[in-house]
Amino acid sequence: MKQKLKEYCKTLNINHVGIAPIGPYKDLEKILRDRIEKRYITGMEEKDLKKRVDPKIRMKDAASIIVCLFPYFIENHEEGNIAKYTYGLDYHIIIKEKLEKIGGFLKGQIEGFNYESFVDTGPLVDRYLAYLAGVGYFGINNHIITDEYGSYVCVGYIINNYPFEEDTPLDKTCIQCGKCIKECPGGAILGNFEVDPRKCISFITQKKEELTEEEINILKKNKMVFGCDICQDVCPHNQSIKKTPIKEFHENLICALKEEDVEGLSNKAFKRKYGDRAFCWRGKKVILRNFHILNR
Ligand code: B12
Ligand code: SF4
Repeated sequence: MKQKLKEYCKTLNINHVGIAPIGPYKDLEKILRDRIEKRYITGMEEKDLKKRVDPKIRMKDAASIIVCLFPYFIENHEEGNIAKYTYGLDYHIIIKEKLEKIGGFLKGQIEGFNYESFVDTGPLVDRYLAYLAGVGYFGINNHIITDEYGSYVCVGYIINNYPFEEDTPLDKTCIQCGKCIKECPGGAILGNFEVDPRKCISFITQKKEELTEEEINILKKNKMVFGCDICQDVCPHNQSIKKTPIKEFHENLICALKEEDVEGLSNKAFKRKYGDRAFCWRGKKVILRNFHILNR
């Protein structure tokens, strides 16, 4: 059945598929507790630790987790001021659709098949699942990296009640060159596979609360109004990589926003114009705030 699954995924241009065990994940629990103690959290993470480390809380009869990677690199844009993963249509929509296709396919193959699909907003820790399923390896910048597509990949997964044969983690990490540590404007990458996300420009551009003086200064070191790619752009694993084979990521591109594109819009008009974009979720006010900091 695993072979059939992989073959079906190939028809959707999904080439990185693996199976993660069903947990509970004791090692991850330790990592998460340590991060909370050190305050290396943003408030955007699921707060209930038990839900993060035990998939059976979400699905009682869960027996395995199918993990897929979705490459999104298209090109580098000199003028780009939003993160690369937001250039195309919202990855949540595109990936969810593909995961649901996989779920539907398996329902037709396995009697009593039950599943739930997630991307980004699920209870579990997406990168940890990708690591367990052996579809990629960790970088010092915390990214899941692949040889073919670098770290410009999103993670999606399907909790399900079929006991697919588990994969094992890859026995490697990034080459640990240290470039991301040196180049991160906020000094968020600590060098021991830990990140202080409060110093990450990506977080600061998305933060709704008032920014501190320190955060404003970090933001000014770059030109981004949503997200940040510096720790990925400088990474040797992201040089000479392939473009995404997922055609939806090549369509309807917006690689840069202009202040005047956003300023005149009401909140409703902003949602109407950009509602199918991943940079839209924090609303217009946050993006405009970032423009004001950068342009004045
Ligand atoms: C909250 C969140 C953020 C926050 C905080 C990120 C953070 N570093 O914690 C902010 C807003 C800053 C953020 C930014 C970004 N995010 Co984000 N984010 C999330 C979210 C929702 C939860 C992350 C989380 O809980 N992290 C908790 C920590 C503990 O887990 P972790 O980051 O996986 O850290 C691992 C390593 O520390 C490793 N580890 C620990 N010790 C050791 C020791 C060794 C030796 C090794 C090898 C590993 C290792 O184990 C940890 C557990 O997996 C996930 C989706 C999800 N539900 O999981 C997306 C997710 C992590 N984000 C994603 C993306 C794309 C981004 C950005 C690139 C977006 C952008 N361009 O602006 C940046 C990258 C910033 C960075 N360098 O991490 C992708 C990452 C894909 C990938 N290839 O890795 C995810 C998985 C969404 C998705 N489904 O695709 N994000
Ligand atoms: S820039 Fe260097 S240290 Fe950072 S993730 Fe890439 S290879 Fe690892």
